[in-house]
Amino acid sequence: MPKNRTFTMLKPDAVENGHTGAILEKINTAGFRIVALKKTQMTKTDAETFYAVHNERPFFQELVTFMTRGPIVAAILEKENAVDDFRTLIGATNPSDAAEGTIRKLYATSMGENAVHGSDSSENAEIEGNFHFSGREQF
Ligand code: 3AN
Repeated sequence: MPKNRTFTMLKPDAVENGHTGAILEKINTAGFRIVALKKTQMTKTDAETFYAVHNERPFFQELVTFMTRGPIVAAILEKENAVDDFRTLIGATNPSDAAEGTIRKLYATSMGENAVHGSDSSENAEIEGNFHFSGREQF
């Protein structure tokens, strides 16, 4: 994936709470172009694979249970400086530390149920985007 792309998931809490449209609107307004987009549900194996880097962390099982409990909305996004600008738009992992106006400040409920994922590097954006989307789904 080119360096100007990132990958996001609107997590089950955000989808359940009816925030999909509002979050996509914020993403659009912030200048990201949607390269790929779909609503899907992760299996336990999907979540364990996607979050394998965290498999030694104490919250790993909680994270897998949460991420598989309902549908998510996955997207590949394009913008200059996409990874860093998207991390700024979503705010800190813990919503109580997130800046005013960020997606997590507005829509996240806790450290675990924090509404949205954003890749932490271009390399991971490429891996994560290709985990969810085939080449034929990316425009
Ligand atoms: P970020 O998503 O901001 O990059 P990471 O990579 O540290 O945060 O954590 C990955 C995911 O694991 C977070 N989005 C969050 O859902 C979950 N997580 C992180 N820390 C905790 C925690 N202390 N308790 C429960 N879930 C957590």
